[in-house]
Amino acid sequence: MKVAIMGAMVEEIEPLLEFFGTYETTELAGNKYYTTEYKGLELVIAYSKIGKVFASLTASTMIQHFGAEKLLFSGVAGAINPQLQIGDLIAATALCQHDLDITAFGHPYGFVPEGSVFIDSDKSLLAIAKEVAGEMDKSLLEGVIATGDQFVADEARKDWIGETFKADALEMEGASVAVVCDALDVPFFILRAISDSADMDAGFSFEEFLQSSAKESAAFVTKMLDRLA
Ligand code: OS5
Repeated sequence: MKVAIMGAMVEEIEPLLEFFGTYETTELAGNKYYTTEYKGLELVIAYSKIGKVFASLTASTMIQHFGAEKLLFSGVAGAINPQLQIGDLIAATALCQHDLDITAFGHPYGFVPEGSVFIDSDKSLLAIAKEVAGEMDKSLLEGVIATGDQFVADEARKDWIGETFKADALEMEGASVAVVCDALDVPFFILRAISDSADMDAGFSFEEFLQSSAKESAAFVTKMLDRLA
């Protein structure tokens, strides 16, 4: 089986590349795609660059060019749910776009005609994640992740996103990956480890915890691969 693992920033895939050790590199459409084998799985790994447009391009390339049959996203996020502390893991049950706004036409935030506000993650990948969390004795929150082309460092914006979408965490890529995977019928799983609280200190916290939280997320994803193999 061919499995894609993507992040947005190089820091989010570096721990994975270190773990797998050797891989081939293919340059395509402004990104590098790393291919390798792990326990009989064919892997394609890449970081997209930041934001929804780049993430869509990468997810689409992994599926349509490299033939990925499942897609796992590993990275960091800002916490909305106060239960979530730095380094804690959240797996998206559903994702939405908090910056998508045609409310002027009477639609709810995050909705476009012929689309839906929320896209659900694959249930069997979520079930595998639960088993892995148990095996690793790690707590794993399952909840809604809100995505937008905005680094949120503002309590009022964070609260609005939390209240409007009942979201537990926010980031800048997940929902666009979900849109692509849903359209192409590829099961997906979005995992994030918390790097900040999307408040006025978010920039400092993000810089301090990007690497350590990215490692937490990547380590979890590698354990999921053991189950998929
Ligand atoms: O990928 C972006 C979304 N990520 C999740 C996240 C997040 N999203 C929104 N709001 C928050 N509070 C969030 N917390 C975590 C993280 C990432 C955020 S954008 C970070 C940009 C950092 C940066 N900018 N320039 N560099 C780093 C240096 C650089 C220079 C050249 C090439 C590459 C990097």
